[in-house]
Amino acid sequence: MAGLAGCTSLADSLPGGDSGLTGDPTGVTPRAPPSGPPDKTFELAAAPGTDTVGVSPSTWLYDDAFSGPEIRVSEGEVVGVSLTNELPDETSIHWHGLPVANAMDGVPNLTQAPVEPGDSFDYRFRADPPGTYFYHSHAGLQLDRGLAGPLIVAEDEPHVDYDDEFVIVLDDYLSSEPRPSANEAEAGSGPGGRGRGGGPRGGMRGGMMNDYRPSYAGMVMNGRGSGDPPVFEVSEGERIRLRFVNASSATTFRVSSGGHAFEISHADGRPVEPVSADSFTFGPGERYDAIVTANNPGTWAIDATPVRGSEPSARGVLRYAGESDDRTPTAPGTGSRTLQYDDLRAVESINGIDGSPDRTFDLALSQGSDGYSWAIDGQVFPDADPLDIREGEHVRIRMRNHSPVPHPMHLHGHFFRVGDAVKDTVVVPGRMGEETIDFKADNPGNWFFHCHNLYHLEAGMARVIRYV
Ligand SMILES: [Cu+2]
Repeated sequence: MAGLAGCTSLADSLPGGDSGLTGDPTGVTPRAPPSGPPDKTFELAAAPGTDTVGVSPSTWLYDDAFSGPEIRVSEGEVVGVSLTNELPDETSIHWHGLPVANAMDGVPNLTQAPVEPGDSFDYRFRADPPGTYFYHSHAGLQLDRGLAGPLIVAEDEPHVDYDDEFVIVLDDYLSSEPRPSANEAEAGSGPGGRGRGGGPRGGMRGGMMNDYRPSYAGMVMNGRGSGDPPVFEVSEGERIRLRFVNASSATTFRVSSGGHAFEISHADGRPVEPVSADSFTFGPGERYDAIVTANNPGTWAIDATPVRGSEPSARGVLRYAGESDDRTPTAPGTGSRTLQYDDLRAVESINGIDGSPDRTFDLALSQGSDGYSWAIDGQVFPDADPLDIREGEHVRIRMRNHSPVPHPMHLHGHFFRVGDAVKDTVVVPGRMGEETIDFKADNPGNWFFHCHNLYHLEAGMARVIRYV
C-alpha cells in the first residue's frame, strides 16, 4: 500500500479536528465559486495509465495522457471540470496558481473531502487572471505518478507580440511506485521499492543530512524522453511564445536553447517587463513564458537539465521550416546571462502589497530533528500551528533556509510579491538563502502553504494559512 500520510492525517491538524473540511470553523466566509452554467466544460478521468514513455505499472494519468490534456480557456470564462476517479486511491485536483474559491482548490481534507475511488467531483472556477498554470493531483505522492497537465488561460490583450506559441511541460519520471522519504530510513525495505535503482542520497548515516530525491528513470518534455523529443516547428522571422511549466515533483531545471536567447515575458503566469536571458532555472511549481525570435535558421535543441540530479536532460527540438528532420539539433552553448528574480519587474500594479505589512511571519525552513522530516519553523505538518491572518491585511512571510537544499515554496489561493515580481511559487535557496513574500489577504478560507518538492511536502514542510 502506498503511504498517503499527508492525506489521511491532514484533517487532524485542522481547526475543528476531523470534521474540519470546507466548513467554517473560524466564522470566516470563503468566496463562493461562480454560479450559473460554465462557459467551457472539460472531463478528466484519473486512472492507471498505459500510454507512457516507460513501462511503469504505477503510472497514473489524466485521460491516459502524459502530460495530461491541455485545458485552454479564455480570460474571464467560467470553467467546469468534472473529475472522475478511476484510481484505486482517493484523489483531488489542484489548479496551481489560479486563485480560485477555497472550496475549489483541491486539497483533500483541507478544502474538500477527497474524491473516493469510483466517485466524481465537479470543479468550477473563473479563469482569472490569465496566465500559464497547471493542474495536478494534491493527494499524497500522486503527482509523481504523472497526474498533472497544463492549464492555459489566454489573455485578451497580451503585453508582448508573438506569432505562435507552444506549451512545454517538464517533468521527472519514475519507473516505479513513489515512496515517502520516511521509508528511506529503513534501508530501502519499504513498499514500492521493487525495481528501484540507486538509493537515498545522503540519509543520516555518516552524519549526512537526508537530501532525499528519488532516482528518476528520466526527464521528459511534454511526456517524451530525450530520445524521442517533441519538435517545435517555426518559420524564420516569427516570434514564438514558449510557455514552460515545471510539473516535476523534485527537480529544478536549467533551461536554455541552442542559437537563441529567451525574452522572459511572464513569471508564474503574471506579465513582467520583457527581460533577456540565455537561460533560467526553475523549481517544481514555477512557470516562465519566454519569447524566442526565430532569426537563426537551423535545428536547435531546447534543453532542460536537472540542476541537482544526474539524469540526462529533457530535450525538445526547435526546427525551422524547411530544415531536414534528420539533422541533429545543436545544443545550447554556455550563455552567460541566467535569469535572476531581481531581473523580474511586474507589469501590473503591486498596490496593497508594497509599504509596511500588517502582519509578518518569520519562518525557518529546516530538516526535522529526526533526520527525514522537513519543518517550517521547527514544526512538522500536520503537527503544526496554522498561520492566522485577517481579511484585508497585507501579510509578509520572511523565509530563511537553514538546510543545504532549495525549497520551492508555494502559496495557494493568492499571488504574492517577491522583489518587484508577482508570483505564486518562490525558490528559497539552500545554505541560509532568504526570500520574502508579501500578499494581500483577499481570498478567505484555509489555504495550504508548502514546499512544492513533493517529498518535502509529504515529510511535513507545510502549514495552513487560516483566515480568522
Ligand atoms: Cu522543500
